[in-house]
Amino acid sequence: MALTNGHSINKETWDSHNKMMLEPLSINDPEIFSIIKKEKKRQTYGLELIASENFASRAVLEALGSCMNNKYSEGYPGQRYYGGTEHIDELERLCQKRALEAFSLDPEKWGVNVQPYSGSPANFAVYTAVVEPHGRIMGLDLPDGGHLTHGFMTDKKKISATSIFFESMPYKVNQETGYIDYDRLQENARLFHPKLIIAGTSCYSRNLDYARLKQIANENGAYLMGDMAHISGLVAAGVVPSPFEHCDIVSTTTHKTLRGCRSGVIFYRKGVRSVDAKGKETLYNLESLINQAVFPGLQGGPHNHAIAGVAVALKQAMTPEFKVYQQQVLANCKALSNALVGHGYKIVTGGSDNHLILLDLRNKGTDGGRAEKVLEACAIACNKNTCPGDKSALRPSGLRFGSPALTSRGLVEEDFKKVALFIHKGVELTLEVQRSLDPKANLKEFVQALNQGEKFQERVAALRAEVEDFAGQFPMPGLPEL
Ligand code: DSN
Repeated sequence: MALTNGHSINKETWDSHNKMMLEPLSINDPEIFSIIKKEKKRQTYGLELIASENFASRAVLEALGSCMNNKYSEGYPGQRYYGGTEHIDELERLCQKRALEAFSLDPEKWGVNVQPYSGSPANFAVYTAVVEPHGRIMGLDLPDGGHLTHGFMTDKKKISATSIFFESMPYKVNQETGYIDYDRLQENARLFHPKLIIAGTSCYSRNLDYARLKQIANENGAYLMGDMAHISGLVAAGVVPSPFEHCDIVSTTTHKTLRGCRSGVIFYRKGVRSVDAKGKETLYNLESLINQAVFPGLQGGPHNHAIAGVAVALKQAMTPEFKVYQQQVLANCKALSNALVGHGYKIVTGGSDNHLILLDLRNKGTDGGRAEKVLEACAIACNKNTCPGDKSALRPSGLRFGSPALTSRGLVEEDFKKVALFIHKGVELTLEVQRSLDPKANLKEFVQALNQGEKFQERVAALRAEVEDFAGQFPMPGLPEL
């Protein structure tokens, strides 16, 4: 066998290496294969109600699992730091074109960067581009339905890097109604003079008033950034108001309602930003600022396999089928909301304009943490969430539910009524477990009681079997085996 560095290679091991490189996952790594199979089973036989999740199509996952993973291509189409990038350039240009088309954007007025690795890096890149270090940003507070990357901090600690490297003042929802308090935001913005206002949410069931937000931004000479991560699929389908009419910059993830693979995208305006009283035009300078912030500012090589998956998702997002899907997402969310109200539950703001609802469990005498644990044991995945007026973020009173993932499996309104009944049964069981305990029992003690009580375990097993039987009837998108 040939020599390298003076050492001879064992031919048998070399042959074995070459064989290994061609083996399917099931043969090459049965341990990982088995974990993936278990997760696939959990997704197939469970009810996925996490509002930020979805099931990517087979075509998206094929593109994601392709040879595009292998290529380095730091730079942008036509200007790369690596050779062999002609097909990567073709891919990225097509993805950019589709991104603009999917949101009906004029390429003269909008540009797009499809390289951010996900939503958090995309948002950080925007701040890096247009806000100087320790410049001021305002976003909806996380406990009120905002996102970590919108400047989250507590009174004790700066939690998100976006509150460490930038000065953040949150805006809030009205603690009684659950709706954003735009008047208070306007007053505070006049005092704080932000450089950037973020119009985006991760747990807010109502449409944003982009026109009002833009007016507040203009008063302060601030940029308005829409973070449409949760609703980008709904926006592409035209079933909720679009942030593009009023925002200067729009960021999004691509795997939530947009139903692609995990990645991020930033759209930015081009051309005239403002005209003064004398008719003098000020132009946007966002293109170079944002592109440089993404690369080389914060990232290295783009994840070309993810860009391929996003491009496929964007093509799907322009179809009539996608519009029907998004209309069904809204209809299903309303059906879930109404059915839960019928079972005696309170929904924050009284309902939903979009794909999610926030269930307030305070009138039921329990909280989101406990109910989430019981529902999880019964194969229903959702997440605990603070409700407006919650005294402690450590004991959130709500549960957030979203309809996008189950709608991708073909569920319609009647099915979501059944889903509501399963949730109701889970909450009833939560209350029973709680009643068996000292009222001061903590979450750990609650989970112990749930897992150890034979009576509760039987109830969990029975509800879980009902849920699995129901969920298993619906097709699961994605790759046939994995
Ligand atoms: N963590 C996501 C969500 O669940 O809303 C947002 O990034």
